[in-house]
Amino acid sequence: MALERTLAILKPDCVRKQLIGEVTARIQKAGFKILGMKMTRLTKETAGGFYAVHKGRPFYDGLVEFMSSGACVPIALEKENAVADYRTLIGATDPKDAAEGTIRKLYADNKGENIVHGSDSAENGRIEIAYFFSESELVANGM
Ligand code: 3AN
Repeated sequence: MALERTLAILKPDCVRKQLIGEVTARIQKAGFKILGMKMTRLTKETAGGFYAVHKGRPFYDGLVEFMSSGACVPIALEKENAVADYRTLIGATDPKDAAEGTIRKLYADNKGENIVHGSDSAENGRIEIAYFFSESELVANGM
């Protein structure tokens, strides 16, 4: 298995529900190293750019609106097999379909407001981390 990086985002619903600590604890207990973490508020432009692959889909405008509706917390993570292991930890996009014990099953209300983001490939993990963090903001080995 390869050492991979993946981008988590604690979305505005996670911040509003005051779940930053609980969700971050689950990520750390699952063995992920935090290389970088910040709180920020996306503009419609930065949210739209991040989700550009979904442009034109029926949920795109709502997604951009939601992601720019309040503070969020991007987190750069590293672990062996990080992309797949993180997606297992968070569960399916729709919390109704998410496995018991996953972050989305535990905390998410619906498919649109689903608490966390996760990259879908190691390549996108690197691209998405670079969208939020400069290389100098990523701490070597998470130490
Ligand atoms: P995931 O976050 O599980 O990788 P994607 O990449 O398919 O899911 O979708 C990105 C984000 O778009 C999701 N996290 C969710 O907030 C939103 N989204 C996806 N599909 C829908 C949908 N059918 N209705 C509303 N929002 C959606």
